[in-house]
Amino acid sequence: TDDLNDFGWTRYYPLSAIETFLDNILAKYPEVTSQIDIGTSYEGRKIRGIKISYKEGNPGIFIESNIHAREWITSATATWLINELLTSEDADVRKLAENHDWYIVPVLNVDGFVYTHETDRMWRKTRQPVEGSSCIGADPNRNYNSHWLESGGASSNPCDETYGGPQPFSESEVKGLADYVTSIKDRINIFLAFHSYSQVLLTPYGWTIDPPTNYADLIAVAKAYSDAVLQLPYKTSYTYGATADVMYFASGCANDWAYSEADIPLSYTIEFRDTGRYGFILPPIQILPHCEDTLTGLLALVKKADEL
Ligand code: ING
Ligand code: ZN
Repeated sequence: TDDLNDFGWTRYYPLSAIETFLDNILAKYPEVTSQIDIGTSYEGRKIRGIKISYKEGNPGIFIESNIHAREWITSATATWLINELLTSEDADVRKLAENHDWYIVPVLNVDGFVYTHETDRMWRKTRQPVEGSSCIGADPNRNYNSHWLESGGASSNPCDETYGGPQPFSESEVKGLADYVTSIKDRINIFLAFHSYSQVLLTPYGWTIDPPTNYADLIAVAKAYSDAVLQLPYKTSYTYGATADVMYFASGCANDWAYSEADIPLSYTIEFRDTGRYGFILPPIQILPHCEDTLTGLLALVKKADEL
């Protein structure tokens, strides 16, 4: 653990440190890890993920993280989870790790993430200029090809925070993620999009209040996560429900796309800590407690999903 110790989840790290973390993981666990290549960002950065697979034919879990640049707790959690799945000696975590294939992309919006570290901590969108506008970037979580710009909750104004882009998949980060997931979709039964903040698990749909066909299952699985997290000493409370019901209308978002276009039956957005006191600037001291919440929640969520 020598070389990984520098990466201690006691603070937030820049993209270069996360890349080194991924390199170290790949070098240290070559038998069970492999690199996922999501392609290249607008500014030319590689978008990378890690696949963890202990045996062929396991059901797959896909994690999209840090699609919104300022939501730093998401990539801190995703990297912690990678390390935990590989190193934990807890029997339940070993089962979670070894009986599922994990596909984890810690930082999808790499350009925006770098921008939040170097220039504007509160940046949300991508960094691709928009033709005919002086405003920069699209909301990548409104850029998926699923009822794109059809309902409320996504904007056609390039200067808005929820600008859906000039067309679906105009953002190479989103196109890359969708192409990769499409290529493995038959092996995935759970899709998770990590966001912050609000402490809520969101099911499809964002674009309509009509419930999806397996809504009862989606809710039962979300409830398992919420119930389990509440049992921890931190007593973190997560609510759950359909995006358009409990949050707001949103079209072109990742979990609707994964559910409707990639046919992944259990698809969620998870909004992490907190409920607004610190919001996007979650203090580093909360990273590890939050990671514990997430692992406990995922253990329960996956167990419930496996029972369906
Ligand atoms: N919230 C999400 C957003 O993209 C959301 C809420 C979830 C929208 C699921 C659509 C689908 O606006 C944050 N904090 O990013
Ligand atoms: Zn977000």
